[in-house]
Amino acid sequence: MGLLDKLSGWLGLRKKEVNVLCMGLDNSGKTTIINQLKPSNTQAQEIVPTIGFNIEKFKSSRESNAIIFVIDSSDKLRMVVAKEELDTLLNHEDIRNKKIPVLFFANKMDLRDALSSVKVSQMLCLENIKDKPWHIW
Ligand SMILES: Nc1nc2c(ncn2[C@@H]2O[C@H](COP(=O)(O)OP(=O)(O)O)[C@@H](O)[C@H]2O)c(=O)[nH]1
Ligand SMILES: [Mg+2]
Repeated sequence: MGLLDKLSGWLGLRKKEVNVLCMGLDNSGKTTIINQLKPSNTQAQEIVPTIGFNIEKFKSSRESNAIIFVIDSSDKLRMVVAKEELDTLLNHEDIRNKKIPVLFFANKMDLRDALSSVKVSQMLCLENIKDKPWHIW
């Protein structure tokens, strides 16, 4: 079982339809990860960086079943910005007080300067998240 299979299982993506909110700073790798979660015949061959945001398949006023928060592990300078975005997300009225599982994806681990997932976890103060199941990959 590959990493993305395990990831899908952990997030419950094997159900017929789930809503996953994928968040993270620009250039962190969100589109790349979403693309890899899709069935191979629908995967994009080329990914251009997303300016602003995009929505792949959208149904309004539906709750998210899971959140993927993507971090560029090599972007040390913006780790504090990522933490601010995360704190804003977790305090959002639709998210706070809900037991939505959050997968933190410490991406770009292949880059030489990348921080370890333990270090990313520390910088984002993930141990403070008590009301949601979470996991860092
Ligand atoms: N080295 C490396 N580059 C990655 C990885 N994931 C994504 N990228 C690159 O990072 C850039 C931004 O990725 P993209 O998925 O567009 O990020 P988004 O803006 O969060 O949607 C692209 O050039 C990707 O090819 C990774 O794991 N390692
Ligand atoms: Mg994108």
